[in-house]
Amino acid sequence: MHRLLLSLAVAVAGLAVPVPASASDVTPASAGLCRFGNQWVISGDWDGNGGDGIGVVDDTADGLEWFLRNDPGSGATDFHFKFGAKGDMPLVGDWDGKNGDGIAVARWANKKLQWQLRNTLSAGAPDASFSYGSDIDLPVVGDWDGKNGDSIGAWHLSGNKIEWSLRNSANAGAPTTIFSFGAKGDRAEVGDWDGKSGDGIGTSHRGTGMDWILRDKASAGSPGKSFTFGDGKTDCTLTGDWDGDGVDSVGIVRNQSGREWQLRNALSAGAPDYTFKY
Ligand SMILES: [Ca+2]
Ligand SMILES: [Ca+2]
Ligand SMILES: [Ca+2]
Ligand SMILES: [Ca+2]
Repeated sequence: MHRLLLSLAVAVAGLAVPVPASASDVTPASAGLCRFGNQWVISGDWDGNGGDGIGVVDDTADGLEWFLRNDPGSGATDFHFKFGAKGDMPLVGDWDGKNGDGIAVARWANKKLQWQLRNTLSAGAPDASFSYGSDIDLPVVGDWDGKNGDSIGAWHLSGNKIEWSLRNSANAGAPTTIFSFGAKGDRAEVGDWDGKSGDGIGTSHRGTGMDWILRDKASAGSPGKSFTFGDGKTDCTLTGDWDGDGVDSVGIVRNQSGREWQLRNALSAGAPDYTFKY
C-alpha cells in the first residue's frame, strides 16, 4: 500500500518522499528533537491559509531536502527544495508575520547555536543569519508576544528542570524571558493552545504513552492541560492547527509500514482525527 502511494506521489509530483527508519531523539540535551533516521517530520502553514500542513526534511549528503504538503493528509508534495547543510536542524516559523510560515535551520558551531532564516519556501540565501543560544541548547520557535509573527528561543536541561530562554525578535540579542518549565526527559513543545495571545509552551514525555503537558502562557507556572496521545516508545511529536480554527493541537508520526501520521484536533486523549501516510 505504501509503495503504491509512493508510486502515485512520484507520478504526480515527480519525486518520492523518502521512507523512514525508527524514531530517535536528538542530543546534546538529555532529551531533544526527534527524527526517523535521516528524516525529520515538521508542520507549518505553507500556503498562509491559517491551517497547518505537514512536511518531511531529508538530511542528505547535499544538505537538507524539504518536502512540504499544504494539507494534513496523503497526497502530492506542494513544495520541494533544498535549504540548509547536512546535519542542520530544520525549523518552521512565520518570520515576517505574513503569508504563512517560512523556514529555518539551526546548527551548533563555535559553541553557539547558529540560525539561518528564510521567508520563502524555496532554495536560496537566508534572509537572516545570527547566533542565539549555545551548544547545550536546542532551538524552539514561537510567537511569544502574540504579534509580528514568530521569533526564537532556546532550551536546555538545567539540573532536573528544562530552562527556556525566549526572545521576542528573530535575531541575535538577550533573551526577553528566562524561566523553567518541564523536567528531565521532557521535550519542549510550542503551540497556541487557547487560540489567543500567541503561543504557549509545553512538554512531551516518553512514558508508555506519549504524555503531554501544556501551558497557555510562555512562562513558568502550572500546566493547563495534561493528557496522553501517541506511543512513548515509537513516535515523534509535532504540533499544529490541523483544522484551521486558530487553535494548535497535537500529532505524532510513527514508522508503521511507512510514515504514519496521527493528528488530533482536541487537546485531550482520544482517537486521531486524521490518520494517513506521507
Ligand atoms: Ca511569513
Ligand atoms: Ca511575536
Ligand atoms: Ca495563546
Ligand atoms: Ca485547530
